[in-house]
Amino acid sequence: MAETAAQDTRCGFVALIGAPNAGKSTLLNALVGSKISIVTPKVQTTRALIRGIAMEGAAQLIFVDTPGIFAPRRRLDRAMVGSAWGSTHDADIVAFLIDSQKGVRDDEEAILRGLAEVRAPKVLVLNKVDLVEKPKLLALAQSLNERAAFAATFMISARSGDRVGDLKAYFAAHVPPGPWLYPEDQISDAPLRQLAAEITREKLYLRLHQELPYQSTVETEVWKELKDGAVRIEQTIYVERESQRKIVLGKGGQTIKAIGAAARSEIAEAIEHPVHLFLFVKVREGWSEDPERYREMGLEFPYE
Ligand SMILES: Nc1nc2c(ncn2[C@@H]2O[C@H](COP(=O)(O)OP(=O)(O)OP(=O)(O)O)[C@@H](O)[C@H]2O)c(=O)[nH]1
Ligand SMILES: [Mg+2]
Repeated sequence: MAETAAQDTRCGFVALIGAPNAGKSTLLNALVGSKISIVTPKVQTTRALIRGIAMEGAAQLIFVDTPGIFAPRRRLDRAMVGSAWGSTHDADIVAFLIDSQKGVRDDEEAILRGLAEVRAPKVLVLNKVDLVEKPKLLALAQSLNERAAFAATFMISARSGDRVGDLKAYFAAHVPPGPWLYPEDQISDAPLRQLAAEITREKLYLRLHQELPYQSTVETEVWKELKDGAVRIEQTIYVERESQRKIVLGKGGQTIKAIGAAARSEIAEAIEHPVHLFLFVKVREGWSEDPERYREMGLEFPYE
């Protein structure tokens, strides 16, 4: 009976934290089995909390992907790092991801210090095991376990999926008993227009180099379902300077065209409708100091 079944269910929040580029978003996508959060080889790709929902037996797991934690300089950095630590307050389990090849450096040291204040049970996840020899991995696991109280340690490859199933089973067994918070078939709580903006931002990150990705943001301005079943989407890419606008457009508009083509096909796949995507590039000096942009990104504006 439904009533009895409900008593056996489990449900909980699992925060995935770590330094930039540790593989948190890749892991979120692997755990959910669908691309919810964007992934690039560049650091500081994820800017706000992204929730992905997965079922494992009678457990509903709400995974929270977070921006990488690093020593923030700009206001946007502070907002991102603040939101990552904020995720640990509501989490039933906090998973600390480490790029095993990189090991423990300044960012990881700072996270270890911060973890001492986190009350939720902590799990150590050594990621990218495909890049590291076993002895190095075991030494890393041992030294980290001497430095913090981890309830468990996993060695995984988020990219290949190696041991991700074991990790998911562990989470399912350790989230608290309770009713599910989302319908069984829901995998994300993000609005489609936000997902679409993120996809375009991913393509932007993949095409642009050095500081440019960090000086830009993408917003969906128009989302119109057309009679023929297609969707017309208009997005604005904000940059800080005219020189940056020229780079995003590229020679004869080539760069923006390539970004648009890549984004359009992935958005169409994600929403399962044909898409007409229109991208506009606007110079908005100081967008990263504008509270409205933070609201759009789902970040709190740090006033100080
Ligand atoms: N070799 C290898 N690469 C991986 C693995 N997991 C992730 N990566 C790569 O690492 C890079 C960063 O992955 P992301 O998932 O974007 O990392 P992140 O921790 O979300 O990064 P931020 O959002 O910037 O904090 C990408 O190029 C991934 O393909 C893995 O298990 N093995
Ligand atoms: Mg990420």
